[in-house]
Amino acid sequence: MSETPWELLPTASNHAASLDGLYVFLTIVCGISFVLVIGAMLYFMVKYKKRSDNDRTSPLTHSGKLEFAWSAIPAVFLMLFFVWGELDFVKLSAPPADAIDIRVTGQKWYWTIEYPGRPVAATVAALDGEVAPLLVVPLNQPVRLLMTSKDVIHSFYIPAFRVKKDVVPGRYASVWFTAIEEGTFPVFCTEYCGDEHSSMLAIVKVVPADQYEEAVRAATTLEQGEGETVEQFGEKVYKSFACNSCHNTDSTAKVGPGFGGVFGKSESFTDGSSGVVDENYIRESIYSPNAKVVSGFTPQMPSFAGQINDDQMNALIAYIKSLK
Ligand code: HEC
Ligand SMILES: [Cu+2]
Repeated sequence: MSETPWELLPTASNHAASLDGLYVFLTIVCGISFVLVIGAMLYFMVKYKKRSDNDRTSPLTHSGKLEFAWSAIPAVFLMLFFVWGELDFVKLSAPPADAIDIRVTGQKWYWTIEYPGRPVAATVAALDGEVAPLLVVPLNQPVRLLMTSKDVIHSFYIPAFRVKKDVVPGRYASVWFTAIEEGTFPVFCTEYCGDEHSSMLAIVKVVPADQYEEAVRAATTLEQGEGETVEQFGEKVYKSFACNSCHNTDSTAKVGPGFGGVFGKSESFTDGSSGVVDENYIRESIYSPNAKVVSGFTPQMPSFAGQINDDQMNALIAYIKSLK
């Protein structure tokens, strides 16, 4: 991102230049109006200051021409703002017919990204030290995001593309864009959605069109890499499914219990029973989190049944075991 607060955002999508233009135009017109209005006010304050008790206001009349001018000129500018804004809005609302559809689902506190015809297995990427889900898009090709939420209202915002849209449970929202600059750009959730709202990030990666298929394949394949230990793979799975948005890897609690030293520990549950944290318990906690709810916590964990396969589960267990 920008090095200094004064640097403008990259204009990395087809929408960016026109929206920036409108913004700059608005700022300039408002700046000029401000100077004219406040300047006239200061000038008249001095010019017509009451200087003595004999200083009487002369009879007031009005100037039809002046009144017409100060109504008509701003009205023309208001129409310009409206027409420019409306044209951009219409463009933003109507995706081209050949746009690629990518599904985006928001949930506390991460984004799931699904590509057409690919199994869901979002992998993560790092940007400025932040690890987040990866949205791969091709350069110079229109993309439509079909978005929804599983729980509360989130808002999907790609500042570099100037697209932002609320994501509401129970219905679809969509935005479209054509990325015009290669690179990686951050995505934020801009609707306050709970404790970890500010860590609900994603990363957009724009790749040349001929590398797109390969990049999507890589982004949707979550397998143990060559030379990767099972614990390392487990950590990748852990981050890909954003377990870290609710769990710490030390023993401190977040939304859920911390995992440091949890393996082998005896845990008590809200129904009064207790049990030892072993492989079966971890597996059950991930596939049916509400079967046993740890005392002191609320049943907020979503089920990952159907999302995490056996290899990934084994790696997750190995990783949690390794946390001291
Ligand atoms: C939205 C928040 C949230 C997310 C995301 C989440 N969890 Fe949880 N998790 C919880 C809460 C809250 C509990 C405690 C209540 C319960 O047992 O259901 C919990 C409990 C657990 C437990 C039992 C811990 C113990 O000390 O007994 C395990 C194991 C676990 N989660 C694993 C995971 C894994 C692995 C992931 C990622 C695939 C994950 N969780 C994602 C909230 C979350
Ligand atoms: Cu959110």
